[in-house]
This record gives sequence, structure tokens and C-alpha cells, in this order.
Amino acid sequence: MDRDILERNDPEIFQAIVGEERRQQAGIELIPSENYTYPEVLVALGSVLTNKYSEGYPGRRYYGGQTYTDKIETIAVDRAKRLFRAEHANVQALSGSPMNQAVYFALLKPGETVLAMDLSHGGHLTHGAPVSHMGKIFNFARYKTDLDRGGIIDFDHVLKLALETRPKVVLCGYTSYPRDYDYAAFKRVADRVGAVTMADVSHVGGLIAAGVMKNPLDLGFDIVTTTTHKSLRGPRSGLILCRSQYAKAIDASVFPGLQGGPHMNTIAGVAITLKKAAEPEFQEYARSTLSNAQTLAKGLLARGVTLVTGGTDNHLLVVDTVKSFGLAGNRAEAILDQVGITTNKQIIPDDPNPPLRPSGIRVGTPAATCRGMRDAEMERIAQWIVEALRAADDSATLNRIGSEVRALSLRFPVPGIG
Ligand code: DSN
Repeated sequence: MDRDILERNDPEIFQAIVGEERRQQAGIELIPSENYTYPEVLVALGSVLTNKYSEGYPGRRYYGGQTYTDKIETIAVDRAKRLFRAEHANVQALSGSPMNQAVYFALLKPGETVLAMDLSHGGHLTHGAPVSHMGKIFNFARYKTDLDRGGIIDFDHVLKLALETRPKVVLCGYTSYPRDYDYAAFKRVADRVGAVTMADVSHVGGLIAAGVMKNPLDLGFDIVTTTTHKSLRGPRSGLILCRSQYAKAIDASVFPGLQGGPHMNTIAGVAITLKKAAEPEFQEYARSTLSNAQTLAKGLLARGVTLVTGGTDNHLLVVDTVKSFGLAGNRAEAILDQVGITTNKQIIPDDPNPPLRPSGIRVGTPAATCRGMRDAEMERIAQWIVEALRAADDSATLNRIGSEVRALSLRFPVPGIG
């Protein structure tokens, strides 16, 4: 960003950006779906590529002047295929929701059935929440986790549901599920009913790219979707990876089915991200993201906190704040905001409370790990979370924790903030 020109010509927006930079630098980001992208990606996002219309695909565009955009998109596609061992990749989805919508429209007619996770057990809005357009257009049948067995998925139950509802798509992959996914078991269910297998791995896309979590494409899945701005550390975008037999339908569904011009500045940022994700430093980052989540979980459990499923296998934890602290999730989120620790309120499985006043919060380690925080910091964060939520209305304690959080945060620079 040419900062001077913006400061001179639109000081209101400039100051808001500076304010957000200070907020990000002075606090600890624990929202599991957030991360800090690379400075190189910020350069691409702010480049002249944003001026260009590129409807179509490389070599088959509806506008002229595509010498460089074709090159960029081809590089992004090749890197995505290589990194995820995919037969085909589409890099044009503008973000997570259109990415999943494009897949549904490629595979289903209105009214056909998708078997997906119940929202309160970790499923995503685009996995057919009744308030979403997708929930109205397609029919979503729901499986849940088995809380008596540590939050695993009961595949006898999933199979029974599949035999009853005959889904065209069996979908796994979630937004607030702290365990790994048993892709092989999902595939067995899908094969029994002749369904297409789809995994939305948006949360763990970076961990899969780094090879520290299983890749559903290696296990025979047909279609995998992932956003690029979570554990992958890229710009806000979506990737659709699939077997060749679905390539044509997926591409046509993204454009012209659902979208117009792709955001070429973002696609350049995705290409940069995918190159970085193939480097050894990224594998080390992904390993640390997982081990930090273990340390954070241990620190919370040791202080008597109730975690949904009792722990985590990935980068995120769901804290039952009602059971642990007698606080609704929105209250817990607000208290932690006050001390500079950012989390998000979260419904827990079969939550009796509504989404804006749910029973929990979600915390995760991708962003903090990106800044270089490790075990010692995770242990300290667990202590602060518990102290702050127990203190609740005690402003002296919250002020003291707030100063400590700020002091620690300033020691760990946020990438991209100069
Ligand atoms: N909003 C994302 C998340 O926080 O998980 C999913 O869309």
C-alpha cells in the first residue's frame, strides 16, 4: 500500500486501517479461522491486477489483455494440484461460501440430498443451515457426533441415515469440530449408496497441505474444498480440488454458473501462498500449530475447564463456558476482548441457547503460532483465559491481565505490519 497517498487523500479510512494494525499487533488472535497472511500476498492484493476482468479460464477468456492473468492463474492451478495431489483445481471461487455452492450446483438438482454434519456439532452454515439459501434449495440430512464417546462420529448411525435418505453427496469437514475426520469411513458409507464424497477442509487446509493431517484426496475422495485464508495463511479465497471426472462440471459451475470475473489479485496471492506452503518452514509452522493446540488444551483442562469432546486433534478447541465459568459464550467473548484476547462465541453440540448467546467459545492456534508463539506462551494464555473468565466483572484483574497480554503481544510482530 502506498500509505502516504491514502493518508493524505482519505485520512478516515487510513486511520481505521492503522487502528486495525495496532489492534492486531497489541492483542492475541485466537479465532481458529483467522491468520496473518504473508507480506508478499499483501503486495499482490494491492497490485494493478485488481483492475482486470478475466471472465473465463486461461486461454478461454471473454476479455482481451490476458497475457499475465493467464500466466498467474495457470501457476496457481498447477501449484494447487501439486500441493494437494489433486487431478484438477479451480482457483476462482471468491471465498468459502461460493466455493461450496459451486460444488452443490455442479453435482445436484434442487431438492436432492446431501448428508452433512449437524450445525451445532460443528457443521458449517453452507452445509445446509436452514437459514442459508443452500438449506432451502437442497435437502440436507444430518448426522451428529457421539458425545458419550469423546465426540467421535458413529458410522453405524451415518450409514443408517444414508440408507434412509439416499444422499447424492456425502459431506464431511467442519467449522468447529476439534477432532480429525475418518475419511475412509465416510467413503465406505458413500460407496454403499453410490454418493459422491466431498470434504470441506477449510479449517485444516494448511495442515493438510503441510502433510501433518490426512489428505482426503489420498483416501479416494472425489471433491475437496478449502478456503485459503485460515490455516493456509493466504488471502481470502476458495479452492476446489477434484478428480478429473468432475473438472468440467466444477469449472462450469463456478463460471459462468455462479460467478463473473475472478479476482486476479487474490488469485496471485493464492499462488504465492501455495508456493510458501510447499516449503519446509511451513511444515514446521503446521506442526507447531498442532502442538500449541495440545499445550493450550492441557493448560485449560488442568485448570478445570470443560472442552467439547475433551480435547483436540487439530488446531481448535471448543470451550463450554457455561459449564466451566457459568458464563454464556457472548459474555466470555466480551470479557476476553477486554483483555486483548480475541475468540468467538460458539454454539456447542445440541446447544439449548441461541447462536448470539451460545454456551461456548472457540479458540485456535494458527494465528498465534504464525507470530512465533510456542509452549510457554500457550501456557500463559491458558492461565489468562481462566483468570479473566473467573474474574468476570473485577476490572482491576482484567486491567492487569490486559497489560500483560499487551506486553507479550508486542514482543511477537505481526507479519505484514511494518
Ligand atoms: N467463518 C468461518 C469460521 O470462522 O470457521 C467459516 O466460514
